[in-house]
Amino acid sequence: MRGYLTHRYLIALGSNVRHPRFGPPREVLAAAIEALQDAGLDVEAVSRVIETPPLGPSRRRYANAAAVLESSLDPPELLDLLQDIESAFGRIRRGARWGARVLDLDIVLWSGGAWAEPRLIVPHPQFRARTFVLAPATQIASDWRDPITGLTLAQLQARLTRADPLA
Ligand code: A4P
Ligand code: MG
Repeated sequence: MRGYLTHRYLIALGSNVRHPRFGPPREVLAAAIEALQDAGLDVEAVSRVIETPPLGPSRRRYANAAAVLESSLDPPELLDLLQDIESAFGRIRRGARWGARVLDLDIVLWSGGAWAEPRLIVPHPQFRARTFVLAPATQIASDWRDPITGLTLAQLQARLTRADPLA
């Protein structure tokens, strides 16, 4: 039984490794959305999946998406649950060792505003500079205001696109 849905979250989903059962990254994200629902989260909106060039050392392209969730879980409880889902997806047996994680689930925004502790920082510290987060996020929550800058997601996305037309 679900409790009162007192919290609303924007989460970012990313994958750039194939899953042996679910298939390519795009399908991993679809399966992840189902896993969120199965875990009792109320998935209110899901963006389309976009394919993005990798930021950082990895060479593989990413599938990225965003979702709006409602839940009675507070931010640390949600992080625990997201990390459980990542583990359930991400540990691929390659020979004798556990290989790369196939799923990244980040908490981007929370209806309660800001949260800061060593293992959890909300809003996600890097999201304002990342097209692969803002592009899907604006599809489903363009009016949501970042509590730190006071700007909506649409404004952050416009600012980012203006700042670097290649981003
Ligand atoms: N953590 C702190 N705040 C949060 C939060 N708001 N949400 C902590 C989730 N986790 C948060 O994350 C490391 C630790 O961050 C967690 O243990 C948690 O306590 P992780 O998911 O275990 O590791 P990670 O994802 O490799 O680290 P991080 O820093 O999240 O990596 P990034 O910076 O997110 O990089 N390029 C494209 N195109 N698309 C992508 O999705 N993703 C990455 C991952 C790199 N390049 C990418 C993409
Ligand atoms: Mg992460």
